[in-house]
Amino acid sequence: MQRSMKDEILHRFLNAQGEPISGQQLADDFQVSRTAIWKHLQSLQQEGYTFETIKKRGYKLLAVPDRVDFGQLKQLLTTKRYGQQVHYFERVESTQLVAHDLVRQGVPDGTLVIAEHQTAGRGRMQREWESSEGKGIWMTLIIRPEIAPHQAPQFTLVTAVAVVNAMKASFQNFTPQIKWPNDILVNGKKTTGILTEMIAEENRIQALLIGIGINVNQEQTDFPDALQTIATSVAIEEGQQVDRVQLVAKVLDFLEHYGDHYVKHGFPLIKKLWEEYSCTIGSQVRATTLREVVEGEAIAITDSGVLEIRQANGEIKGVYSADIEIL
Ligand code: BTX
Repeated sequence: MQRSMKDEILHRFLNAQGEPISGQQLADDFQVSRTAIWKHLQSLQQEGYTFETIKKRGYKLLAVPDRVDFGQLKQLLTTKRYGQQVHYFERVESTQLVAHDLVRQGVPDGTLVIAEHQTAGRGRMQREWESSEGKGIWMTLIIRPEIAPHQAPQFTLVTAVAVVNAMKASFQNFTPQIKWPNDILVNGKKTTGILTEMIAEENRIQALLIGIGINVNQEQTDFPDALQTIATSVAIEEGQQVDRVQLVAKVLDFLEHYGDHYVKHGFPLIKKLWEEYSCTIGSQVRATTLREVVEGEAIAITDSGVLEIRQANGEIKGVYSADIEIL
């Protein structure tokens, strides 16, 4: 990807680990005047970056803006496709709705829609997803994988594995776990929800819309009453505020990696990792589907992502879509 000079300068500062960089050095490296460098720094200051001028040593990056800045995201990403095109919004109803429109416009594989605030964030089955301003990651990734429509639900599991890996790589103070099929829990409370929607024609997937909502910097009091006992955030569990952009980049890195692996090699590795991270397998659960309630021990997921539950009478039932309570 071609970076602008401003992006390159930012890249240098982000990688300087708080050390100052001399204006003359930058001017020499980019073969421009020191005034031109200063203008780029001013422009970055207007975007919310703070620099300190240190006499005879140059400029030091003190702070980055607290919003999901996709200039910074581009610097951090190691992906080829995911997140290389970003549609960033301060406020939308739902990033899923925006993504549906973008698919109709033919945007490329890996296009990301991300918003600071959703006024009508959605969960599964039209449930609400609370998406407070500036505190979480509310994003939808549009992908166009070469898989059959019946495989689409497995991408929810691929995504869960990617989010857990991103959290494990970024944070030390907690252990994320997957609750089938689409929640990431920490200490029994939900940090993340995943909503996968498919747009298909005949036997071909036109696009998958992978909606990911991660509670990042909320304090417990930020959650409405109804979520007090069921929701938590990364910051609460980690014990400090965290950088949302870095987490977005990590999630996309792992998602492209595991998504591509899944398309090429199938489900076995994803299944293995998913079962390793799961708090569902081995637990007594109550699964409420649209038609019935199934209780018993969750014993496995099948190759098609179906949860198998062994009931008290020994009969094993496969559950395709349900709400799970861990008993
Ligand atoms: P779900 O149906 O599994 O979960 C929805 C349920 O989770 C709600 O009924 C409520 O009980 C609870 N809940 C709502 N908001 C939160 C929250 N912030 N934290 C914890 N629990 C909550 C999960 O659906 C799928 C959520 C996907 C959200 C993303 S955000 C980006 C994209 N855009 C969009 O509109 N949805 C997706």
